[in-house]
Amino acid sequence: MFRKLLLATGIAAALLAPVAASAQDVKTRIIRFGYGLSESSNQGRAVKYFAEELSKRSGGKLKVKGFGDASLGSDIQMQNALIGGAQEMMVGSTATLVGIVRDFGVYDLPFLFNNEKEADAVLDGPFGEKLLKSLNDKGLVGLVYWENGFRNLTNSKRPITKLEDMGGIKLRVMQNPVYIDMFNRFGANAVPLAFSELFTAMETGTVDGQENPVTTIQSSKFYEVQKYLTISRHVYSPWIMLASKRWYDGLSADEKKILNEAAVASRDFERKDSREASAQSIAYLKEKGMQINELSPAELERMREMVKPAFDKYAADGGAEVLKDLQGAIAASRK
Ligand code: TF8
Repeated sequence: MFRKLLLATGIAAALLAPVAASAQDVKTRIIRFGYGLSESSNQGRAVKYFAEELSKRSGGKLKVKGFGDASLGSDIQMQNALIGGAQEMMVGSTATLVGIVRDFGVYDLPFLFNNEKEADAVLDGPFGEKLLKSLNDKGLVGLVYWENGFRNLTNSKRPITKLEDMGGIKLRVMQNPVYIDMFNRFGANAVPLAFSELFTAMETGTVDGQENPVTTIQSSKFYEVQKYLTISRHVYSPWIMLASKRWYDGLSADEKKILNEAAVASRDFERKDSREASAQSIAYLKEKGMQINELSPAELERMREMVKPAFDKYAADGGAEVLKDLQGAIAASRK
C-alpha cells in the first residue's frame, strides 16, 4: 500500500514537474523601446527602470533595448512603426497621437489641471482608461501614463511678463491643432515641429522659442539656446507608454501580465522621479544663465480669458463629449 502510494506520488510529481517549470509561459524576447529625450533625462531613467523591472519579473527573458534621442524616429514615426509591427514599444507625448485618435487632443487644452494630484486621479481613473482603450482598434495598446509635466515657455527674444510680450514670437509647438490654435490666440506665431528637430530650429533661429516642462528644458540643454524662461504652467502634459498591438497580441497571458505590472511600476517610479527632478530644475537653469520669471495671477487670468474660445472651437470640432467627460472627471477629482 505504502509502496503504491509512493509510486503514485512519484508519477504525479513527474507529471507535475514540467507543468511547474513552464508555469510561467515566457519566451525570450527583445523589445525595442524608443523615446525622444536623452538617456539621462527623466524619460530615459524611467525606460531604464522599466527594463530592469521587466527583466526581474521575467527571470531575464523579457529584454528591453532602449533607443533614446529619437534614434528610432519622432513620436509620430514611432507610432506608425508600432502599428506596422516594426517596433515593439515607445513612450511619447499624448499630444502627438491626435492623428490616430483625435480625442487625445483634449488633454492639451490650457489650464485644465491645477496640480499633479488631479492629473494622476483623472489619468489613472475611468477617463484616462477609456482613452487608452480607444487605441486598441488603431493597432496600439496604451499601457500607462507617465508624467511629462506642466509646460512652461522659453524664448530667445525677451522676458514674457504679459500676454503682449508673446506678440510675433515664432514659437515651436507640438504637431497638434490645439497647441497651434492656443498659441496663435496668445499672439505668438505657432510653428508645429517634431521634438527631434527642435534644438536645431532654435539654434539656427528658425524658431525663437518653445514650451516644455523644466525637466526637459534641462535635460535637452535648451538653456544653451534660450535665454528667457516664463513659468506659465499652461498645460499639464502626459506621456503615454505604448505597445504595438500586433506584437502584444502574440504574447502569452503570463507575458502580458508581467508587462502590464512592470508598466504600472514604471509609472509610479517615473512620476516620483520627475517630480523630484522638477523641483531642482529651476535652480539649475538659473545657474546656467537663464532669466526666469513667473506670471502674475492677473496675467494668468488674462491668458485664461483669451483662450476660452479655444474650448468652444474644440467642442465645435467634434470634441464636445470628450471635453465634457474630462471636465467632469477633473471636477470629481477635486471633491
Ligand atoms: C514635445 C514633447 C516631447 C515628448 C518627448 C519627445 O515638446 O513634450 O518632449 O513628446 O517624448 O514634443
